[in-house]
Amino acid sequence: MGNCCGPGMSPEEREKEQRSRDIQKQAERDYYKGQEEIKLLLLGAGESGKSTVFKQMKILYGAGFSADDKANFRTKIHQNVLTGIQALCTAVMDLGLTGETDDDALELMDEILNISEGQVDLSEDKDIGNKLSSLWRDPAIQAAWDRRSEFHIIESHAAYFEKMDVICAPNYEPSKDDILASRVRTTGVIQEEYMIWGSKFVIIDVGGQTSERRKWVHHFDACQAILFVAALSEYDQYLFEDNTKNRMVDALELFEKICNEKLFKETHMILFLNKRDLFEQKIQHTAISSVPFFEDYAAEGRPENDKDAGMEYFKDKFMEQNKTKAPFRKDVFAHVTCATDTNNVEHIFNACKAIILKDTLSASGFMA
Ligand SMILES: Nc1nc2c(ncn2[C@@H]2O[C@H](COP(=O)(O)OP(=O)(O)OP(=O)(O)O)[C@@H](O)[C@H]2O)c(=O)[nH]1
Ligand SMILES: [Mg+2]
Repeated sequence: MGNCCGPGMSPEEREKEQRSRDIQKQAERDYYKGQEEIKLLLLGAGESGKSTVFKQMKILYGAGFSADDKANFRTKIHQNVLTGIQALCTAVMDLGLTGETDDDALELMDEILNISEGQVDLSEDKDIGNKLSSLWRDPAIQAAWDRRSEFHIIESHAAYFEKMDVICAPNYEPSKDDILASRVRTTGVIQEEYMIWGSKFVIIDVGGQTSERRKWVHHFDACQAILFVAALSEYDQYLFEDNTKNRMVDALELFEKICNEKLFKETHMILFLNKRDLFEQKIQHTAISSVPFFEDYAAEGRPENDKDAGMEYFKDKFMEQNKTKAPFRKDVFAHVTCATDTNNVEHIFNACKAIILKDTLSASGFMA
C-alpha cells in the first residue's frame, strides 16, 4: 500500500483520507466481530502435540481447568507415571540390562509390573512414591532410559519421574505444567469454541495415530487454517502403532498429503515444528545423520549437534513437501514451538493472527 497521506495533500484532503482510513479500520474491527466463525483444524501424527496446543487454547482463551478437570488429569497422570515406569522395567528385561542392577531392584520391578491399570490411584499406597523414585534412579532403568528410542515411552514424562513424591502424595493436585505434560491419546474428534481477537473460533482436535486419520476428511471443508503439528524431537523414534516406521518420515509423508490436498487449495497452512525443548536436548547426543533416512544431513557439511542447523534442515524437508504450483502456490508458515510452554504458544499464535484472518479479510475486500 502506498503512502496515502503524502506531502502534496492539502489539509482537507489529508483529513478526508484519515477519516476514510478510520472508517476502514472500524469496519475491519466490526467485520472481525461479525465473523460467523473461524475454523482451525489441528492435524499431525500421534503424539506430535495437537491436544497440548488444544489445552493451551483452553488456558489462553477459555476458562482454564476446573476442579473436575484436575481430578481427571490426576488419574491420567498416575496412569502415565505407572505406564512409563512399567515400560522402563520391561525394557530392562527386553534389552538384557538386568545385569546392571541388583536382585532387590529386580524384585521391585516385578512388583511394579504386576500393578494393573485399574489400580492406578498411586496415592493410596504411601510407599509407592519412594518405590517408583528409587526405580527411576536405578542404573538398569537409567540404562533403559538412555536407549528409549528403541521402545515406546513419552519422553516428556521424565519430568514426572523426577517428582514422583509430589505426584504420589495423598492430596496431589496437578499443576498447569503437569496437566500440559499429561498424555491421553485422542480418539475421534473434539472441538471447542472460543472468542479470540473478537471473533468466534472453532478449534478442532483429532486423533493422529494411523487408525484415526480416515476420520479427518469429514472436517476438511470450510476450515480457514490448518495447524499442522510435527514433533522435531522424534527424528530417531518409531511409531507407537508401527515400530518399523520412523516418526519423522511419517510426519513428512503426512504433511505432503495434507499440504497438496485439493480441498485445502484455499486453506492457510501453519506448520508447528514442535517439541523444540526435547529436540534441543536430543541433538546434543543423537546426531541427525546417524539416523537412517537422514544421512544426507552430513553431506552438505552441516554441523552435528547444532540445534539451529538441525531445525533448518527439518524445516526445509517439510517445505519441500509443498508441491503446489502457481496460481495456487500455497504459502506454508512454519514456526518452531514448544506446545507445553503457554507463553510460547500465545506468542506464536499471535504471530499467526494476520495469516488466519487474511482470507476472511480479503474475501470482504479489505485486503488485496
Ligand atoms: N516436552 C514437550 N512435550 C510436549 C510438547 N508438545 C507435546 N508434548 C507432550 O507430548 C505428549 C503427546 O502430546 P499430545 O498433545 O497428546 O499429542 P497428540 O498430537 O494430541 O497425539 P494424538 O492424540 O495421539 O494424535 C504429551 O505428553 C505432551 O505433554 C513440547 O513441545 N515439549
Ligand atoms: Mg491428541
